[in-house]
Amino acid sequence: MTRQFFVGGNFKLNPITLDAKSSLIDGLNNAQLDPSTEAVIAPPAIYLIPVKQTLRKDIKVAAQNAYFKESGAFTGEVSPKQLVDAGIPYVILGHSERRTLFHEDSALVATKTRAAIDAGLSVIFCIGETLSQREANETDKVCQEQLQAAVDILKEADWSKVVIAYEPVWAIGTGKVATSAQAQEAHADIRTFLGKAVSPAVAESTRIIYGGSVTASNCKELATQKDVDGFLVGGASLKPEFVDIINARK
Ligand code: G2H
Repeated sequence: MTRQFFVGGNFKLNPITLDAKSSLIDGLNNAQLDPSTEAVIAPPAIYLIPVKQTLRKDIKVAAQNAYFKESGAFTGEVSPKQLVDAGIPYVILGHSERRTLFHEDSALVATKTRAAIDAGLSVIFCIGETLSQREANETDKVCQEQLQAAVDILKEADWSKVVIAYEPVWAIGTGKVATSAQAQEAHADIRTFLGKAVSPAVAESTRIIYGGSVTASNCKELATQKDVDGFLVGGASLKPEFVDIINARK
């Protein structure tokens, strides 16, 4: 089966003004994009609705986070139901910055994933090892532990709503991208794990994208790898080169 190439732009806590947002969106609106790529951008929560209103319709919008409760006394949170109500189809969950800076563990990420899918969202589910874990040969163990929490809480059919983003922490925002061999090896191991833990069909159909210092100059080689189904892009998604990354397979 062919898995549709997927490129997400994770703006993180950028830009800080509406003006900068407009130029980013204008650039995308005027770009020639490979129609066979599913393109998604994740602006900060405050910009989700205006971005959705001004962005071309063949690029989807994602939230960078959501809580697992529908409503209530949870100051500062946004619920999956609210995102669906605003017409937002995707949410990023389990990003390493959420896991590390905001102490989200695998159980919470899985609970949020369950709630997001129940509300009707698709999830970009992030996993990945730190440098010390890679050096201790624990890449598989860490990725599997992070995935197992989702495996335990999702039904087989739910996986059609999940894109797995493999983001080695040592490559995030560091300029130190994984080699195409490192990415391929990790993605193949994740796919093998999915085959055993969920089903061969889910392993075959689930998109596994790579994130961590992806740029226009390294994306083409990464995109040739058979288990690399796209990218989650941080820093470079704020620059004109994001268009080249969306078009990596063109
Ligand atoms: C990894 C990635 C986007 P960057 O976090 O999710 O960021 O491309 O800046 O490494």
